[in-house]
Order: sequence, then C-alpha cells, then structure tokens
Amino acid sequence: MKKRIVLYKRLSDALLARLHQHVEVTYVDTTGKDGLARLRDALPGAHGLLGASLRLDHSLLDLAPQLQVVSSVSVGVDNYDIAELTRRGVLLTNTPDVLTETTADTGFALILASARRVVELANWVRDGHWQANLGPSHFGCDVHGKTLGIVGMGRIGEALARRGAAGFGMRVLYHSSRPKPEVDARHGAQYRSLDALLSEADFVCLTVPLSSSTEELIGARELALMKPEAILVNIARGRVVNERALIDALREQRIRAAGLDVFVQEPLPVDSPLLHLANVVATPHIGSATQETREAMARCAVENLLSALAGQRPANLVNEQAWGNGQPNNTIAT
Ligand code: 8YV
Repeated sequence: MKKRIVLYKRLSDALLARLHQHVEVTYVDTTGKDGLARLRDALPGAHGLLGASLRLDHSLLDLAPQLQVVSSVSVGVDNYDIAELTRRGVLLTNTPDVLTETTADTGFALILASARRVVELANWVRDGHWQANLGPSHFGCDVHGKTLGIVGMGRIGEALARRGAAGFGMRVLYHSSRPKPEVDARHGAQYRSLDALLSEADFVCLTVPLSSSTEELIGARELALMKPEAILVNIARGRVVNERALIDALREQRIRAAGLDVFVQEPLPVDSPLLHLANVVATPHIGSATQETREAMARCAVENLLSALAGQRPANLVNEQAWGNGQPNNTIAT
C-alpha cells in the first residue's frame, strides 16, 4: 500500500514521476480564497507534505494524524512550529546548501542596485528624462573598496563575504552568534558586535534566520547607529526589521537607501510606503528564485521526503529530536 503525500508546490514532470514511483500524490493549489480549504480537504490520511511559504498551524496538523514528514522547499523554517512537529513525531526537512550561492547573488544584486540607483535610473530613462549627461543629483555611491557588514554568518553570509572580499575588494565585518575564525581566515573578515558593525558598515546585509531572538533585530535604535550614507539590504525575513522604523529612516534620509527582498507582509501591498520611496529597491522574495536553484531545491525536498517515508534519516533533517530511535513506522521501499 503506497503512502499518501500532499504537494502544495508545483514540481517538474521529472520530479513528479519520481514521486509517483513510490507514493500516491495529491497536488493542492493553495492560492486563492479557497486554497486553504482545498488543503484541508486533502490532508486526512496524508503521510507526507511537500511545499513552502505556508504556515502549517496546529489546526492543519490535526487533520493529518498519520503525518510522518514535512519536506519544506526552503532553507528558512520559520513557517513551522518545530516544537509541535517534534512533539507529534513529525520530521521536518529543508533544502540548505543548494540555494546558498543564488541567494548570495541576490544579496549582491541588491547591494549594487541600491548603491548605483539602477532601478530608479532605469525607470528615469524609460520615462524619457535622459536629455543630457548625468549630474551629481543622479550619482550613486561606490561598492568596491567599501565596508560590508554581514548580520548572520551562516552559509549565505559566508557566500556574501566571499563576494565582497574577493569580488569587490571590500572590508568585511560580520556579527553572528559567535566569532568564526575560519571565516576570518578565509575572507579576511572581522567579527564585530552588532552595534559596532552598524556604526562602521557602508552596507549592512541581513542574512539571519527569523527566530524569537532575531525578530525586529533591526529597529529604530539600530537604524540610528547606521551612517547616513549607509545602505541596508535584507535577504533574510521581513520581520527581522521593524518596517515602520525603516520607512521613517529612509524617508528622513537617516540612511541612504535600502535593498529589500523580504517584507513583513508578502506579497508587499501596493500601497506600502516602501514602494513610494525612491531610495528603496524592492524585489518580490527572489532570493533563491532561479530555474536551476528552484529545481535543485525541489529535488532535494523530494529526496528528503522519500528518505523519511522509507525509514531512512533524511539528509536535511531540521528536528533531530523527532528522529528518536531512527525506526519510524510504516516505511516504504524506495
Ligand atoms: C524561497 C526562502 O523563496 O529558502 C528560503 O527560506 O526564503 C526562499 O528560498 C521560499 O522559501 C519559497 O520556496
């Protein structure tokens, strides 16, 4: 008897075929006003879930008492109540590594776009305003040789450090839970307290996971420590920043600009003040959004799911405690 899984993220034909070899697959389109209702209808009897960008609350988990694994197509796991999944003996897996370089590229795209005013000036050209050579009012600021401050020195943070140091000759500072001598050695990076980093950096780039200790890590006090010519880049999660305080700092030009890929509310409402500030580059959570990387993430998530349902320890297990004695019940042959 094949196990049942519910997909709430589209997969390529090749990955769907891989799943169909081993499990019964139900795909649910969770967009639109009836999306959650469709998911609720599909959950009873599910042994596995695969998807992303959806908060799996207790009421949804209660509908799937046979659930053994949630395979997230993401590296961030802030959408999940990890303690509750562990209490229920449900494995949670994610997709680190495969998206590291692409997400770091996104971070540098925002550093360059915000420093050189790429979006603002490209729109200015498109609107027919380019009638003469540029003057100082249209100048941006340099990136090469400046000081890059990275908040969060995990995989993505280190990939950013490598780009800054090796690619742009930048001085790299970082703040993390602890100093990482290996990062210092590899990239000439220097550990700083958060306050010191904020006061020294020309570019402050946020890469920390969202947790109770990083929610609103950057608020009015922290923004006030930044230099007026500094730029904030957020490729972490919107709730790492107090968005109201950021809007005020940008509007009053207490910092130069912001490059934002994540927001407290996503999709970002069209009436958000962030979309009406010339010194903001806003992208729609494109961190890992390339064809190659999203396929690699989905492939990783499929293998995590199949391993878990086959009673094997998945390669990317988030909640080790749920693994228990490593002998989950009712496994499948893969
Ligand atoms: C994805 C991300 O956009 O991996 C993450 O945590 O934020 C992005 O890679 C998102 O998770 C949807 O797949």
